[in-house]
Amino acid sequence: MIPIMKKPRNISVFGIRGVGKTAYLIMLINKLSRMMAIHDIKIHSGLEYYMEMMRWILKGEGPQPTKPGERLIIHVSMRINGKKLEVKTYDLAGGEIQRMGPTFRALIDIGDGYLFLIEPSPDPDMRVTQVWLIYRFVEYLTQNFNKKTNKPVAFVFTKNDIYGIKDPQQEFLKYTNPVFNLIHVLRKIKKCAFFAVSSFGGDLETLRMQGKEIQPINVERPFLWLIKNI
Ligand SMILES: Nc1nc2c(ncn2[C@@H]2O[C@H](COP(=O)(O)OP(=O)(O)O)[C@@H](O)[C@H]2O)c(=O)[nH]1
Ligand SMILES: [Mg+2]
Repeated sequence: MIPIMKKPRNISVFGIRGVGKTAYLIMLINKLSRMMAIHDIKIHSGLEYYMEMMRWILKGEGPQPTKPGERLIIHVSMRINGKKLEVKTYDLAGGEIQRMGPTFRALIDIGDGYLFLIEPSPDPDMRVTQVWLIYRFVEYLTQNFNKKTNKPVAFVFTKNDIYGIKDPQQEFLKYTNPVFNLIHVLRKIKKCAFFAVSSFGGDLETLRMQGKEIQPINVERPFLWLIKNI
């Protein structure tokens, strides 16, 4: 059961540039709005941004890159199992997150729960940067590994239409271990879980050429897990 939530819950989204943060958030809202179990979903702020991104997605061009300095908050409310839920999601430019500076820390400070997006690309730069970012994230969240955190963290592999991951937890180890064994730092997070999603269900251009509809796959799962654990 999902507890009654009085004040809006903040969910921060992490991930390097191009990992699919904006695509994920837009398609998450879309998916939630289409679920039978979710009622009265409303967008209190961020509607213009949502529609603008959706326009690019439906054109087959994908979301436009989030500009440095842009702070995109989508504030939604909905009812699930008769309980009212208000959530604010925070999306920033990946470059600012990668610098691991004040904006990165602000995103951690404000969050009640976190979506950490990972693209399991074999590219060495992306691999090292993503492991490094996770390390720094847990380090700050746990006050230099001195305290365990109760805040839930969902590690989400993106673009699964390309990568086809079946066991996200196993893939997390396979992908990160060659850089650093993150198990040592993950022990400081009491609630963490692993997912694999596809925001569009395929490559946008290919879907459009084949006349197929965009279909988000499993995007609601990490979100529902998070709000249950916040
Ligand atoms: N094939 C595929 N491409 C995706 C998916 N999600 C995002 N992309 C593409 O990845 C690129 C970066 O996405 P974006 O959401 O802007 O990433 P951000 O920088 O993290 O906000 C864009 O070209 C998207 O079209 C997905 O689920 N599947
Ligand atoms: Mg973006």
